[in-house]
Amino acid sequence: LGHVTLIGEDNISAKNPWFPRHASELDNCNHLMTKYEPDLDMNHPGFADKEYRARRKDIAEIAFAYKYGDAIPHIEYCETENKTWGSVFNTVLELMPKHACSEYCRVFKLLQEEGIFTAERIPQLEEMSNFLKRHTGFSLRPAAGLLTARDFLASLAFRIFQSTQYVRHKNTPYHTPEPDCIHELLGHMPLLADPSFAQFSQEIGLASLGASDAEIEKLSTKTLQQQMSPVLNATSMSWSSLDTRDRVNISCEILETGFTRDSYTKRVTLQVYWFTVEFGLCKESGVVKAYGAGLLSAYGELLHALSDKPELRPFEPAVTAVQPYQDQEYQPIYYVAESFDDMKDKFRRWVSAMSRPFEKNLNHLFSN
Ligand code: NLE
Ligand code: FE2
Repeated sequence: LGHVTLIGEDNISAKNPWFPRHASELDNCNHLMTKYEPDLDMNHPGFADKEYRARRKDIAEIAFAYKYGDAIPHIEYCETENKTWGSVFNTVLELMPKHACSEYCRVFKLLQEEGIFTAERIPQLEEMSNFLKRHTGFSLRPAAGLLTARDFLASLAFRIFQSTQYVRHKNTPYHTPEPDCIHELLGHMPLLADPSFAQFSQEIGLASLGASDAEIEKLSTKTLQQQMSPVLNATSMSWSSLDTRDRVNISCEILETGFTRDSYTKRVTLQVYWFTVEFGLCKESGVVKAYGAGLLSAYGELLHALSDKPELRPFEPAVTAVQPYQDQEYQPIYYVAESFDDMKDKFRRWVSAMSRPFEKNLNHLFSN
């Protein structure tokens, strides 16, 4: 309860927003975007499946009870769940050599050699967390569902990845709108064990620290709409075409640029995150390969991304950061990096050109 007061209204001020300053404070960073859950989203494949929803809920409870420093509880996955994993695993295995970036393939092999990645069973988050710790110092903590971007990104600043632990519905093995452990494990884990990519992920997290969700909720839609018009005009979007999540995202942008923060923003971090960590493509000897987790865990979208259907644009943070994204269907646009290093350089240059009033504090965050 002591922690709860930290994010209470009284402590939120435009000048001094709360953000975690130690990994233990991530115990407060578990706010969910519930509208994508099977209970609320009619399009969710588990919407009509009571048993599925109950199972998902049981596993989610574990995440709510989790505290920093705990071992991640073991989940006894049932046969159906392991089978769903197996079919996704086997398609990844098949497509990987041709379509996944070399860093991904390298770690994937290691995970196979250590017996963590096999078609037979879903890896436990605890064993995966230990694997990551050895390679890049990243570790996992269980998450109950799709977190707010703010909470999720904040954890990356501490080299902690918040991972769901429940499994997608058996009817839709090859694409799910909300993250599940198959997406986390097959999509995210290999690259989080890559030093260069781990560094990049942490930097996105660091760039996200400092703005507050509560501030956004406090503003009325009308106010937001007024605040938003210059931004909307600049990007030729209209308020009514945006869903709630985009509104919230853009509202953060306005809060941060318009009257509380300078222009390093939610957008910087969320949209750049989205088009890199989740749906990024990169070149390898002239061939376009996938490194984004949302592609590597969803073979339908992987093939779509590498077909001639979507538009591919060169990764350019300033452009990517104002690109609205699609979170229900396949992306119509992807951004292609020349290489990981090129992506990191561009991102760094861009972030460093922004003024971040609390940046000086960040050096003390990781003293432990
Ligand atoms: N569409 C992805 C998958 O099916 O694995 C999950 C995306 C989560 C952002
Ligand atoms: Fe993800």
